[in-house]
Amino acid sequence: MSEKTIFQKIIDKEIPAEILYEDDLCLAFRDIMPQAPTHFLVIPKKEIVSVNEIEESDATLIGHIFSVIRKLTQDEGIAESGYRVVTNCGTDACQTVPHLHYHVIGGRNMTWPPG
Ligand code: DGP
Repeated sequence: MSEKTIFQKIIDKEIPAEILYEDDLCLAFRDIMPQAPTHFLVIPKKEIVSVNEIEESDATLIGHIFSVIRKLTQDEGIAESGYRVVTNCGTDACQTVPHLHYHVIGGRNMTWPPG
């Protein structure tokens, strides 16, 4: 059996995190290395490595995650000012944790393109 990822350990409450939201399908918590005044992650509880491993049958789950993102951006007060939803997939994109996660970043002006 492969070793648990850090995010699986957060799901299993083996390591602490500042959890913003949780239900049967997903978990949201603040990023430990925030890149902006607001920076949280939303992850499926299902073990999905990255966008590359999303299946057609995950459509409801992924849609639900975006509904949670919308709710949390309202709770965090960044819905109107704007925010970025980012998912890094693979080496070139600097994905460091092999468990699908959506970064939600806001609370400051950003530049484009990203580095
Ligand atoms: P990525 O590069 O897209 O794989 O981003 C992984 C993010 O996960 C990165 O912004 C830092 C965050 N992170 C890594 N370990 C932990 C942790 O133990 N707790 C929390 N809250 N965030 C973590």
